[in-house]
Amino acid sequence: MIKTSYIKGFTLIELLVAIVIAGLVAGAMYASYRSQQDSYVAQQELASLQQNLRAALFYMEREIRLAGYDPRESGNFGITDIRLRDLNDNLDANGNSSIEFTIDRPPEDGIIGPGDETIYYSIFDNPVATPDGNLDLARRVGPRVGGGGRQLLAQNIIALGLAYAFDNDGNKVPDATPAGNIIWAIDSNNDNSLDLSLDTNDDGNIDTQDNPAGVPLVSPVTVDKIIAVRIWLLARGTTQDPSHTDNTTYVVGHRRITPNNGFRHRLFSSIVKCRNLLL
Ligand SMILES: [Ca+2]
Ligand SMILES: [Ca+2]
Ligand SMILES: [Ca+2]
Ligand SMILES: [Ca+2]
Repeated sequence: MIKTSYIKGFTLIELLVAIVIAGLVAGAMYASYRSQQDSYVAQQELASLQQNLRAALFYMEREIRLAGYDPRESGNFGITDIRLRDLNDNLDANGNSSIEFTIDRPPEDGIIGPGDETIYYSIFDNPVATPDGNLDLARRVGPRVGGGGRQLLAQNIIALGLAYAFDNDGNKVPDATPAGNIIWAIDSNNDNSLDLSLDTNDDGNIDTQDNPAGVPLVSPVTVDKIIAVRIWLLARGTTQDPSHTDNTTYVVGHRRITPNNGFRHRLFSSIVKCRNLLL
């Protein structure tokens, strides 16, 4: 008896079909893995972006709150410079906001010391010697000339906006519009006095509904009348994602910024009451 043994196998067609199906399944699984991975990476990026921004803003708030601290009532301390600057720290009416102020730290002698009693914030591109195109938040202690120079406070902060509330009529509360909204103003012509109000539609918010040209104040207000500071910080993520589109126009004080460049951005804003300036 001849034994015929068959090896039960696949035909070539079956094999090819199986390979194609396996390939499709693997492809779908990979695509789903990739998209989960991408969204995970994006979330991580966003989390670190927000953390960076929050830390920078917290630092600024805490220090600006002390502006004008003058326990001896010497009259020597306050906000001293609010002009707009370019990245190289030169005056530039199209630049970012900057702020310089003084604090009488212990031993509280009523005299502005050469060290950390003068504080300054602005935007620059660190490292200054070899700029990398990613803008950063700078802080300086000491006077402009002979001080410590600008140091890196936070990376990838691409814009700083500041606006100021003031008490020009001396009634101890911020000057407001007839509608009761606080007037937030900037120094638009770099003479170091406030001249332009930002909430042009007088609804209490500063946003894209307002005319970026602002509304001139009735008369300029000197920096010693400032009692509160509104801060905007716009931060950028570290990785460019070509598939990420963001057409948002960010309102950073007097500026409108529409990056739409594949980077993720976050804008934080807060208001600091300088309790030492309300004497
Ligand atoms: Ca001092
Ligand atoms: Ca940089
Ligand atoms: Ca001015
Ligand atoms: Ca408004």
